[in-house]
Amino acid sequence: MTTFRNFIAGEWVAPSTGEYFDNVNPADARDVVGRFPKSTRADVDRAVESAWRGFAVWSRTPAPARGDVLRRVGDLLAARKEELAALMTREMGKPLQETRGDVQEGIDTAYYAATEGRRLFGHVVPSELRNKWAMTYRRPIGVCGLITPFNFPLAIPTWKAFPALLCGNAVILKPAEDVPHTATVLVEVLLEAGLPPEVIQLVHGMGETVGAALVEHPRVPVVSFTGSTETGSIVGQECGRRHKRLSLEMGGKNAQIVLDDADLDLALEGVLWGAFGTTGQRCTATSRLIVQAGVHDRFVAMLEARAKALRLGDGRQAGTDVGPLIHAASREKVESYVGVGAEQGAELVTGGRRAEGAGLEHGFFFEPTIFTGVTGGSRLDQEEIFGPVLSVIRVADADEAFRVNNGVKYGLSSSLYTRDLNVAFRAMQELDNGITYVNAPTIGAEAHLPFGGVKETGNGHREGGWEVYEFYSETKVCYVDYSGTLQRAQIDNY
Ligand code: UN1
Repeated sequence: MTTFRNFIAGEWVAPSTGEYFDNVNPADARDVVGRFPKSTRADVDRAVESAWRGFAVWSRTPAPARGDVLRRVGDLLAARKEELAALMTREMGKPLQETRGDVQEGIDTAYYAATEGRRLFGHVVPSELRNKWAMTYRRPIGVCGLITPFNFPLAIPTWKAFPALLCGNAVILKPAEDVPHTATVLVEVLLEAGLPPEVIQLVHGMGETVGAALVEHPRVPVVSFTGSTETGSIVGQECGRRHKRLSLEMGGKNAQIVLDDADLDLALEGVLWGAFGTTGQRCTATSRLIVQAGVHDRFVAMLEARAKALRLGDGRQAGTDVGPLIHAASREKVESYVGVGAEQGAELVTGGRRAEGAGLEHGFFFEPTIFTGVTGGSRLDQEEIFGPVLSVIRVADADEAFRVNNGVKYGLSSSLYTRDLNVAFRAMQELDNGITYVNAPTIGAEAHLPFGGVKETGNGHREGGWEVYEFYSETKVCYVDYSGTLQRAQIDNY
């Protein structure tokens, strides 16, 4: 079995404890991907020291040159796409077509970052005084601690790391303990592309130790976290106490709304992909289906037939539609919601059980599950499950659909299927989400647009697109007075 290492201070090194954890394939827990470091605070301390040395070099490298490194990163990821997709599927389970998409999102993010190296615009603004210039530019901040989840093992680390690097920061990556292999290859690629070694540090281990050490470290001024709303609130409290810059990307309870006039075949493809893609383990997953009364029964019947036909299996096998859940505890959590649904009077239409057919015995499989008769305000309507469980809610009209959509504490994505342009525009305006899709599912955000949610999904920042570059840099304002006299702003001109 392969033993993997941290990347700290420009070297692949063992953890200070000498302890390791096993990373297993969730489709077959007998298959151990490798042993990975169980790091501690001491490893994080070394990484922080080294990252500041990396920062000293990298922050002085011109932004277009930093962009050139990221362009090579994109080229290398593209060349290794198949290999990466296969190892990602092995360590986290989603089918190959999805891990290929995950790698592509990393490639797109790299090329976007590369071009941003020749933009990273500031402003030149007219001064209120004569012979004086006023301008802004974007300045790197320092060392960024990035804590990333398992569900997009490549894309999410790249969303955070590439803009952080392009802006001139050094990065310490703490990947989810379920997907350390993907993060290891990402670091290899960054180094091969020519990133100065101390600019990137990889510290494997658990959130409670390594994640907490990064969040609490006085010399890590920027933290970006994607994960649960519960953990995010702890991260938020710690960062708040220390005045850190923090980006939080957390839970969702995303709904697809289907109105009476919708193209039902199209809406059906959308909900199957949105609810059961990545086994429902996306923060953008469709976990609620809000259907208008006129098409409710017909649409549920269509959906039931197709959901039952989805093929579960090892994501590396051709024909697999849905992979396993990430680990045993997550399957137990999903399973517990079957009881919750029953208690609250919802009707189980399909699924609700562990899937244990041939070839599935050693994985964490769970059948695609649909509940109907779910009511607004019930636990199935409110709580993020992070699994293949879809709650169907019947509504009378678009107004009620919008109210149900908005009646949760989360606000990541929403989707509306209709042919009515007026209702579609109302939805774009009235749905309380960071992203609204019209005639498309709740998943499928593109790398060059801002990504994030409102309410308890986030804390106001966005990943992706142009906005994330603001998060990873400070605005510096410079005034140059070439009048040769003391000119007093707000006083001498008025
Ligand atoms: C996530 O849901 O965890 O929008 C991230 C999508 C992907 C990213 C999702 N591009 O489906």
